[in-house]
Amino acid sequence: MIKFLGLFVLSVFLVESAKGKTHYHKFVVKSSSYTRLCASKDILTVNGKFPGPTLKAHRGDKIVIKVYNQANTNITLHWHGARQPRNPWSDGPEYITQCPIIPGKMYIYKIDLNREEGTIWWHAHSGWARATVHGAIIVYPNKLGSGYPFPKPFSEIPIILGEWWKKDVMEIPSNANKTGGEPILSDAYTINGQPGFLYPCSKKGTFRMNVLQGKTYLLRIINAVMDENLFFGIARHKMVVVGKDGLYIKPIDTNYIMITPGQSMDVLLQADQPPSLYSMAAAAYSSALGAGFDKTMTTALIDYSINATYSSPKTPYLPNLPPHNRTEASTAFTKQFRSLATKDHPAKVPLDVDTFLFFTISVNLLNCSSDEKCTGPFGKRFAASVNNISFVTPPVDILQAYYHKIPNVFKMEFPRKPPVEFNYTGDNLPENLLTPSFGTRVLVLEYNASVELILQGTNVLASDNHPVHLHGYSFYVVGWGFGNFNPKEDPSMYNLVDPPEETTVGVPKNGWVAIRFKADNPGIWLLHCHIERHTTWGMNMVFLVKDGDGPTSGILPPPHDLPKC
Ligand SMILES: *[C@@H]1O[C@H](CO)[C@@H](O)[C@H](O)[C@H]1NC(C)=O
Ligand SMILES: *[C@@H]1O[C@H](CO)[C@@H](O)[C@H](O)[C@H]1NC(C)=O
Ligand SMILES: *[C@@H]1O[C@H](CO)[C@@H](O)[C@H](O)[C@H]1NC(C)=O
Ligand SMILES: *[C@@H]1O[C@H](CO)[C@@H](O)[C@H](O)[C@H]1NC(C)=O
Ligand SMILES: *[C@@H]1O[C@H](CO)[C@@H](O)[C@H](O)[C@H]1NC(C)=O
Ligand SMILES: *[C@@H]1O[C@H](CO)[C@@H](O)[C@H](O)[C@H]1NC(C)=O
Ligand SMILES: *[C@@H]1O[C@H](CO)[C@@H](O)[C@H](O)[C@H]1NC(C)=O
Ligand SMILES: *[C@@H]1O[C@H](CO)[C@@H](O)[C@H](O)[C@H]1NC(C)=O
Ligand SMILES: [Cu+2]
Repeated sequence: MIKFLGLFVLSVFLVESAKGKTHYHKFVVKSSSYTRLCASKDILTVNGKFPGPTLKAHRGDKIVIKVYNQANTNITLHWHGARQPRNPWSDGPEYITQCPIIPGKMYIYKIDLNREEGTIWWHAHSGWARATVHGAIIVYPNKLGSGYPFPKPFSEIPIILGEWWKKDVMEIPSNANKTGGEPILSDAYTINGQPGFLYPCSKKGTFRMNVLQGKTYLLRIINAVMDENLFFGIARHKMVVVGKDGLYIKPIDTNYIMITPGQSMDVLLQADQPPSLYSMAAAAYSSALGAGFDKTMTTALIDYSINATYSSPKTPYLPNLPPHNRTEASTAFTKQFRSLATKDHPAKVPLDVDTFLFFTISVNLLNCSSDEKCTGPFGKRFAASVNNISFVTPPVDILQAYYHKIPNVFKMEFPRKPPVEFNYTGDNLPENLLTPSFGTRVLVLEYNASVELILQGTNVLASDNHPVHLHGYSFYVVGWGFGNFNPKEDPSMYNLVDPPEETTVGVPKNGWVAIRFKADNPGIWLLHCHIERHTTWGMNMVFLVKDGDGPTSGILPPPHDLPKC
């Protein structure tokens, strides 16, 4: 009886504490002047900062953010990697789960951090605003839990990889759409807002990380770049990757990482080299044949001078990053991901799948209408699709249309498999496969469905590594491969023991991945490629996950301040 009481008291205590703390923040979205690459320009920021403020919380906490739009453009914010249980109203993608916050208005976002732990991030989900409107979210282990699954680092630092255009970012998509060609390429990449010493006028501002020799640092690396996968490395230092997308993984020792737009990685860096000045650097991994990309390299410094003297090298040591098109290097790194699968961090892989889905993801071309002059390949216009449907953004958000039963905003029956079977990764595919169809369709999932989804890259116009991000969920990557998915043979090779749990997965160039998740978060959830030009061209689709029967398995009611269209 005493034992029973003790347990009872303990469990009440845990439940109380598991509720955690609520953190309140005020975000003011506004235009601010920044000078980079020898020129000043106005960019959208939060609270005047680029990158924006870092949010910090413990697992089990809540964050409430009051967002004031003092810019002259519509805005929404997304909390990337936060599952937002039962609360799609706070998820953010414009015209998917909310109407934008128009200039002069305010909206309150709420985040419930009950599962994610590590580094996630926030960014605008409205036009191309996320280029400058983004920041880190650090989720520390729950105070009552077992702490980090690795030795506590001496110190930590967000490393946010970004992309800089001399021109106004907000005008890029509409300008590109005038001719149907590629959006203009960026002029620089950035580390914590700074291009680094390899670019003109950038030496002075180069981001500098001061280290004490012998100490271990936790780098919270976020790829907030718009259009490119990146290789990242640190001169003469090894890195140990211990987390990805706000979930721990088994440690990976490596000289470089490949990180896609949308992904975040927790990396341990031991300052174990002779005191000197070293660079960390990032450059594109771009594998699509014929695609233009920014070929520059961004750098930041690791400086041992806090308590050591050294004679500076003429130029700080640079890491050797793989060549831009080295898919083998990308694969050699990413194939190592495994989840911890321990008692404290179990892998709950769905084993009895009842819902099988197969999506092709393609870059497409459209014929140019007779009155325009298109500058895409073959004088055509770019498009992109999932299962041959190029997503059309509706005028009212899908979530409100679903909740309030507003007709004619979206259609059901998003295809569960490709409408046409072909050699997805074949060379010289017939031209009639190039053109997609268009629509705003959702795929309906039963509450608690146990889903397996094959994401199949195609070679329709050109194959590429597409970083696919699913809102509202994390998923287990149980398999991957090059070529076409083989439903007879490939499932026998799945890792159902310790597959990595992720929220953004790079689908290999001309290859596939198999992901599994349990559809236990009701709502409207976007799935899309995190390469911004592909999203702009239509590489998106939407899940509608039905409410469950129980009182706590339906979506929450809409908040009172929800923006209207
Ligand atoms: C892009 O241009 C095409 C053709 O001119 C037009 O039909 C379409 O609505 C435009 N899309 C956007 C998002 O502006
Ligand atoms: C610098 O600080 C580190 C960590 O406290 C210490 O191990 C190291 O010996 C110091 N180096 C010098 C030159 O004082
Ligand atoms: C990668 O680029 C190099 C140089 O630009 C080129 O020679 C090589 O053929 C390319 N490799 C692939 C696999 O495209
Ligand atoms: C696109 O144009 C080509 C060449 O003019 C034509 O053969 C083809 O049928 C057109 N495709 C569509 C979908 O209209
Ligand atoms: C698909 O295309 C690839 C590359 O061209 C080729 O090697 C393979 O044999 C093709 N598969 C089938 C079933 O035709
Ligand atoms: C996609 O749909 C278009 C229009 O219905 C059709 O012409 C094309 O062949 C389809 N392509 C594929 C790969 O299914
Ligand atoms: C959903 O699945 C969980 C276990 O995975 C179970 O506890 C719950 O009762 C299920 N809910 C419904 C409505 O089926
Ligand atoms: C901003 O959002 C409102 C509400 O949805 C919409 O009517 C308006 O067209 C949007 N403005 C722009 C420039 O997209
Ligand atoms: Cu893509």
